[in-house]
Amino acid sequence: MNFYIKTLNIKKKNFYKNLYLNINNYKNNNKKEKKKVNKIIKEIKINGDKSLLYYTNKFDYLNYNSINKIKIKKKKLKKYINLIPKKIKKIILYFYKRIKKYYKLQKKKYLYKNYFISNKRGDILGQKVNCIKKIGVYIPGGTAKYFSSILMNVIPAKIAGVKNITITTPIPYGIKNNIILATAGICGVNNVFTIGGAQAIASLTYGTKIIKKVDKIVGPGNFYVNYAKKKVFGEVGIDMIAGPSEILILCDKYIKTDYIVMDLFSQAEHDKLSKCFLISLNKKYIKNIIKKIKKKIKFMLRKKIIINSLIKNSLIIKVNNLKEACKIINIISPEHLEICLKNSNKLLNNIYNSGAIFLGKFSPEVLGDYCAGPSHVLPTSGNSKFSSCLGIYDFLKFSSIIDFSKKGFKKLFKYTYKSAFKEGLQCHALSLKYRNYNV
Ligand code: HSO
Ligand code: ZN
Repeated sequence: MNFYIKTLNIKKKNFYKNLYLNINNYKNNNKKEKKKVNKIIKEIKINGDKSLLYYTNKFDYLNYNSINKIKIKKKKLKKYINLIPKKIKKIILYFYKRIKKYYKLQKKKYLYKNYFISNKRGDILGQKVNCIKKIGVYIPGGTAKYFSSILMNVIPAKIAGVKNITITTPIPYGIKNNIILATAGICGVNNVFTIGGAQAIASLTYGTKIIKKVDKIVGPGNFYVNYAKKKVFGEVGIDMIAGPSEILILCDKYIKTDYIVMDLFSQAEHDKLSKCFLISLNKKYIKNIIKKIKKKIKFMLRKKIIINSLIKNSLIIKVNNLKEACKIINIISPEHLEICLKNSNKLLNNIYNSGAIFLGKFSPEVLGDYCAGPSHVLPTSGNSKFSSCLGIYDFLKFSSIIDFSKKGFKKLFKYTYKSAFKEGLQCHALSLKYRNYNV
């Protein structure tokens, strides 16, 4: 099979300019798609269930005559648990346990708790932690059935303390997936609605008769879902922009080319817009990987998607040293980073931007997808420069506590009063002054 993956050599002129152009080529305008999303959001906001039924029928090739068909309640979800093969149930329960353990530890270790600090005057400052009440979780539909994404979103939410969890997931042609519904049952989800796309995001945001408005929407999605999430942010909270998947692998001869090729394919097979990056110091090793890619691709069931991703959205970069490699990694800011070098963890200090970092040859990204422990919901499209991996903090809110004593107030009065006047805010100043008369 003859196809071409772009390679860049750091020695070449305009390397960084080219790198920037290459990693941003997917950020094209998508004007038509954006217009569609805007229209759907507007219509759902105005017409609620009527538009939701219309778009669900249209995009999922259905012919429902009643909106009630999209709802699956908690009781029914529980029934699905016994409809799936015992072996798969056992696996899901095992993953469930591992992920739960990780997030219980995260909660314990990182003190997402109320705290109060007081001084000798009796002033108290602190933080009160509250949990978000209602969340919506988007689970992608399409050609892959992401039951793992239910575990990866719902478990941290539950550990944080969220009481009301609604899942939306599309079922094209009305074909329900028992494993998805059973996983929702195992996780104790309140409702599943079999809807997808921008119509699901808008319904969760504004609420319809059948779907209750939520406070925050989390979970990965395609372009439509992510653009819809961006548009509704402010009316509702969102976690991050997650999807399509990405992987960046930094490696050398220390690891077999077979492993690398399959790790690249593993993310490429998600979506034709998935992105794969390979960085290495060794020209010959890179050549061998390219050879292997061409040899292996023929046998992959999802080769069409993989090839598309490799041709259009992927890059191989030859660097001269690890310092250059880290610089490029931090520019790309990938969703997943695999470092497969002899002393992988030595580089950790130099990596600032990555959703998740996998170290050494026995930590393939795929373990992170299913069961390592931390959520596989991670920032994509360079968003790891400013967003974090999904964690229990995504479901918590923090309020500051300020509680002053008379003495404490007096101490701060003069400076604060003057500052209010300097800002031209008379009422601020008087708020302080009235109190000062009385103390
Ligand atoms: N790699 C995907 C998650 C996933 N993979 C689910 C398999 N199933 C995004 O991080
Ligand atoms: Zn994956």
